[in-house]
Amino acid sequence: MARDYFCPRCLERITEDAVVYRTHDGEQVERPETVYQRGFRAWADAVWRGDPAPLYQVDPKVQAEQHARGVHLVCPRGHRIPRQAFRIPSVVVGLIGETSAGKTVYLGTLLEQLDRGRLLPYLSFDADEFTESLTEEVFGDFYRYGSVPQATAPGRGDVQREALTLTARAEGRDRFYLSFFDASGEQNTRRHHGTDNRFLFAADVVMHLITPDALGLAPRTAARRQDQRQTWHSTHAAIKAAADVAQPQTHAAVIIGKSDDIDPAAIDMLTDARSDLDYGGGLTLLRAYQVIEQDSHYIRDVLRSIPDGKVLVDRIEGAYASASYHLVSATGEPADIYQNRFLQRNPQRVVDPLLASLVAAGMLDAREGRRVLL
Ligand SMILES: Nc1nc2c(ncn2[C@@H]2O[C@H](COP(=O)(O)OP(=O)(O)OP(=O)(O)O)[C@@H](O)[C@H]2O)c(=O)[nH]1
Ligand SMILES: [Mg+2]
Ligand SMILES: [Zn+2]
Repeated sequence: MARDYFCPRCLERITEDAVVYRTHDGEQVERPETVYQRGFRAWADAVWRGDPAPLYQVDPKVQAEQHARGVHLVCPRGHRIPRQAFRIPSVVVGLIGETSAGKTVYLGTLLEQLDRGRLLPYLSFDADEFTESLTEEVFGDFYRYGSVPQATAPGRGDVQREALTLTARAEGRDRFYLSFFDASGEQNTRRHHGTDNRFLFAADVVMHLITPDALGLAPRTAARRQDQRQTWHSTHAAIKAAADVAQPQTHAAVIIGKSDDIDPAAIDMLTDARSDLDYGGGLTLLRAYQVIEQDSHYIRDVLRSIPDGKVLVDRIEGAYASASYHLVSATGEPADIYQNRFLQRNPQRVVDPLLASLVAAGMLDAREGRRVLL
C-alpha cells in the first residue's frame, strides 16, 4: 500500500509523485532506475534451476554509478526524505530542554548504544550516508575523545535543521524510520517552534530533558558546578511552550538527565537505583519493559512529591497522549572541567526512554518480546 509522507520540516503532506531526486551536489535528476542484469543466460538459469534470485541481480556498474552520485529523495522544499518513506512508517522524535540540559550528549550516547546493538536481536538500526556524515560532524570527537559537543546553535548544519534518521530493521526487513531532531536550548519559545522547530508539530515522541538542578534535587558534590546548573524557570518555560504545540497523539518521555549529579542520600543513580538494564544477561523485552514501567511509576511519584514536580507532571500529562518517566545519566559523570571532556563515560539507562516511546508509538510490542535483548 502506498502511503503518503508528512515532511517533519515543512509539514507538507507529500506523495510519491511530488518528490524530487537530487545528487550529492544538489543537481536535480530523473528518478533512478534499477537496472537488472537480465540477459538470456539469467533467464535460462532461473528457469532451469527454478530459482528467481539471479533475475534480481542488479547491474554492479549502474549501482556503483548511483552511489558515486549519491542520488537521494527530497521533498519539494529540499528536505531529505527516507528512501522508503512511502512504504514504511516514520517515527519523529524531538528533544526539548533548556540550554545545557544535556540533550545533545544524550542523543549522541543513545545513537552510539543503538549502533552497538543494544536492542538486538529485536531491532537493528542503520544510518544512511547523510546521517552518518552528520553524526560524525556532531559527535565524532565525542565518540573518539569524550569531548563535550558544541552547544547546538541555530544556523549550523545541525540536528535541529536536519534530522538524524535511522532505519529500524527486524528479521531482515526494514520496519520503520526513526528521525531525531535536537532543538537548541536557546530556541524554546512558541515562536521558534513555528519556525525552527516545526518537527514538534509532527512529532510522535517528545523527549523532555530535565536536570536535577532544575528540580531542586540536592547535588552529589558540595556545590553544583556551572555546567550542571539549570533553573526551574527556564525548564518550565520550555515545557510549557512545547506542551502548547504538542499533538494529541504524541508520547512524552520525561528524562531526568545528569542523574549522576543527584545526592546519593536522595536517589543514588549509580549504585542503589537499578543500574543499567542488563539486556545481555537474558532479560526479555517484556521483562525490560516491565522494569521500565515500574521505575517510571516510581519516578513519577518522586516528581509529584517535590514542590515543583507536580505542576510539571500535570502539565505534561494534560498535553500529551501518554508519558513515561526516566532517570538517566548519559555519561555517569560530569565532564572534566579542565579538559572539557568526559574521561570515562558510563551511560546509565539511556535506551529506556526510547524503548518506552517505541512501545507507546506502536512500533514495538513488549508482550511479544520473548526473545533476549543483547
Ligand atoms: N553530570 C553530567 N553532566 C552532563 C551529562 N550530559 C551532559 N552533561 C553536561 O551538560 C553540558 C551540556 O550538555 P549538552 O548535551 O551540550 O546540552 P544541550 O541540552 O544540548 O544544550 P544546547 O545545545 O545548548 O541546548 C555539558 O557541559 C556536559 O558536561 C551527564 O550525563 N551527566
Ligand atoms: Mg545541544
Ligand atoms: Zn519538507
